[in-house]
Amino acid sequence: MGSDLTASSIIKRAAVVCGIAVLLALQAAAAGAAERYRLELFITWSRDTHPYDWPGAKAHLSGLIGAAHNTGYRMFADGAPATPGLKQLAETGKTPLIERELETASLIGRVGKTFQVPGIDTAPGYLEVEFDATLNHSMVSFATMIAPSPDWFTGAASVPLRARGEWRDSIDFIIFAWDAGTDNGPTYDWPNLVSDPPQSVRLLATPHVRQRRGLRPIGRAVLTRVF
Ligand SMILES: [Ca+2]
Repeated sequence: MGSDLTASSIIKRAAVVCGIAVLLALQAAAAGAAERYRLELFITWSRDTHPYDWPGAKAHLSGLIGAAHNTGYRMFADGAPATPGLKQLAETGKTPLIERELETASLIGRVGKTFQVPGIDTAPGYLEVEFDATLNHSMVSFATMIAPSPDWFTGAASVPLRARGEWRDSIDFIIFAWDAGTDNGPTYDWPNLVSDPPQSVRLLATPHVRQRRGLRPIGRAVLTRVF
């Protein structure tokens, strides 16, 4: 081989190697570049929309927790068992376990920025929070406890912030009540009644949220790209 290693071929190869290095560096920079989003929750859950067994002035949402992440992390999914962190959040509104799950997932690159914001003291209400996503963590999940309740929560899981290779400017969707499947309590205010064995996470479908056709939403979520 040596003979074809002329000065010009060495320079060409070096140029290719440099080019690849620059491309990789640019890709890494793009993957790490933050895209800022605002999450707004318009909670309509109230005596007017959900009169069945309405819990009165106690009706509130616990602190909201969320994260930007990739497909390697799942906060919750229809038909899958709740993680210990989601169980704790849905039953008590507390977040230490889900925070630990997010930290663990972050250490192996599955979760990027996380966010927390106080909930809504008296439903209905509004809350907002901003967070950063990146190419490596271009989905968002969030959850908050419907309180009081046995194990009911609202939120969304694995919402893609990109479509057709672009960041989405605005995403607007209805959010429903979910049952974490870990407590069998039949109504908002009920002593602890452990589900044994645990059920899977599924949309709540008790009379509290049923309407003539389908399920009554808890509210609306709007994700807006912040420039
Ligand atoms: Ca339940």
